[in-house]
Amino acid sequence: MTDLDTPYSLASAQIAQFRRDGFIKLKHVLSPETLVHFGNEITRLTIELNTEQRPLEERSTYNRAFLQVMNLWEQSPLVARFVMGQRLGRLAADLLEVEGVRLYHDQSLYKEPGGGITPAHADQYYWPLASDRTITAWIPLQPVPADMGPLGFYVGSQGVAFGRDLGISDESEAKISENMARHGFVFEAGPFDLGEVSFHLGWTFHKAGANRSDRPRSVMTVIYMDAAMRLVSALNVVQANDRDQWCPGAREGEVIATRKNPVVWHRG
Ligand SMILES: O=C(O)CCC(=O)C(=O)O
Repeated sequence: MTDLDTPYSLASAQIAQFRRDGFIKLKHVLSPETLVHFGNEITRLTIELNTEQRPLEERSTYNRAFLQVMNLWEQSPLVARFVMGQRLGRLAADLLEVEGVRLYHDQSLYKEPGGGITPAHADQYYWPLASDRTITAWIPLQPVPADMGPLGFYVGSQGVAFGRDLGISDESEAKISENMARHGFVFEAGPFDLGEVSFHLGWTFHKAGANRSDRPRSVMTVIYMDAAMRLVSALNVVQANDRDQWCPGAREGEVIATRKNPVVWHRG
């Protein structure tokens, strides 16, 4: 599994592309063998730890989008090995153009067959973090063709303020999609090959289609932040919950260095 820790060759033009577009999709980041080895454990734990038992038609739009299980790295040494992988960590730091990255949290996002859309949103709405140096690696554990709900991105939307106060909901989908269309933002939503991984900034608007196939769309995500990231006061209840859950004991104004936020990769 050398691909877990060895550097991925990233061109400076790709870093510039990420700076401009707020996201990037990279092919052949992880091998099929690595994805099967860790993916089986991630999917197994997701099914085991999931608490959502209602049928799809009885759930909210958010809860129809995926089964969501967080911080699997704390549940399994095998998943911890994956989440602490040096290749993804280094890619995150290089794309963010920072000295190093810490873990904010991981989450498995399992879109069931028949699962609904993931409404448009920007992740950082949920996070009490001082800067925009946050990045999510979205790692499909199988290929994601168009009918399984690949993640799509509004190109260059990371600087747009409208919609930053909207959590994932029917309202965020309607208002953000309308605003993006009105201002001519291109929505890029192609399929993902096996081994392809996307990275997006915390303020980049994104969404995913429904899973119209008869197969589950199992995806692992790792959210990294600048290793020097500081905590700020929570703007809303969800940010307060996030703070207590993912950075317990961190203090406002200080670097977030709790036991749940290890440095994954650092230069030198
Ligand atoms: O997997 C999805 O459908 C949504 C993923 C997402 O919004 C994210 O990883 O930030």
